Amino acid sequence: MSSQGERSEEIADQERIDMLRTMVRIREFESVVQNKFADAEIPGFLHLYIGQEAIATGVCQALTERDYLTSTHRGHGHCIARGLDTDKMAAELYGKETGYCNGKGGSMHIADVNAGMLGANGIVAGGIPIATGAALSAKMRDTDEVAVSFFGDGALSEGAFHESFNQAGIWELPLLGIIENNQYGEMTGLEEHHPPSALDDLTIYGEPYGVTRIQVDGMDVEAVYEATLDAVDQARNGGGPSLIECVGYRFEGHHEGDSQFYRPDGELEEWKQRDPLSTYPEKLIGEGVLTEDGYAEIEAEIEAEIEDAIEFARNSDYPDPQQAYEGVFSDGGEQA
Ligand SMILES: Cc1ncc(C[n+]2csc(CCOP(=O)(O)OP(=O)(O)O)c2C)c(N)n1
Repeated sequence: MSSQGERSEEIADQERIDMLRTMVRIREFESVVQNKFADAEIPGFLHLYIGQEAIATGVCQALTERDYLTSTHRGHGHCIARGLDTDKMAAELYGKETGYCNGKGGSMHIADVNAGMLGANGIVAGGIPIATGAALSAKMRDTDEVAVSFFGDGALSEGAFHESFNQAGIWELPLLGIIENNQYGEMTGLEEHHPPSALDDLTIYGEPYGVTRIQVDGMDVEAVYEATLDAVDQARNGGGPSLIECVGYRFEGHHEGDSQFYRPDGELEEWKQRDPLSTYPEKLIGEGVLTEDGYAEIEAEIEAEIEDAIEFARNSDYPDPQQAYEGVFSDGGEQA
């Protein structure tokens, strides 16, 4: 396994502040929608990303607008880190026609193809073949675009993962797989669904396919950013796919309403000591990159933004029932 590369250059202060801002936006969006879900304003299921903010943020900071990504059932953080609009995201969660998918997708199916966000996905591992297709397309068109797929450790047991990475390895596709190891697959701990030989290093699943393997601390946004930069650089230059395991934890249940009976006593509290939304602002303030007041301003500005997003969602209309069949069937597209 190749380890994370040495830091070649200092990360610019502005980039560090941008990453903090993104993490604050993800945490605030999710904390607010968590409350609105509890108030029965939001229908369907809600799988929160709280605790994993450093992963989406660090990965997306290393991408450019021309790259592609696919997401999971726990996708709000990926969408926000990609720069999607929180008004349209909130509206989608509320089932309103002003949402990204006209309110017909909901929390698990936010997509914005124009932004390279090829879709969150309720099917475990469902995004991986889509990203592999985007990577194949980039290679065939001879661009230097890369495709990134986020997935949980549960996806490693799915055939879709193995088929995709087998193909990506053979064709040296510009594909990055980001394993978000949050210690659980639904309500099942890692040791119950991975063999002992994989527990310390889930990238071992990529070994037969010859991908570059990187393991990184998923609570450390800068470590995630730097590891992703290396993998992106390799993919852009024809060096083929990588698998990056980000080791972290989710602070909330699998979905809202989960009793979390399976968590051992004290485990959550221990991981919360490493909450990136505490450690990173402390670090930036300690190093003089940001002041306490500057941080308070960021928090206030984002709080107002999310409050507005919720108002936008509440005040939007539901889609006309006539739209039920729109966007469902293909017209065949342009024939070559
Ligand atoms: C193909 C498929 N099988 C089962 C499910 C039900 N399911 C939804 S989430 C989940 C667990 C996913 O665990 P993981 O991939 O580790 O992601 P995490 O929830 O930990 O972020 C399961 C089994 C599903 N949605 N799709």
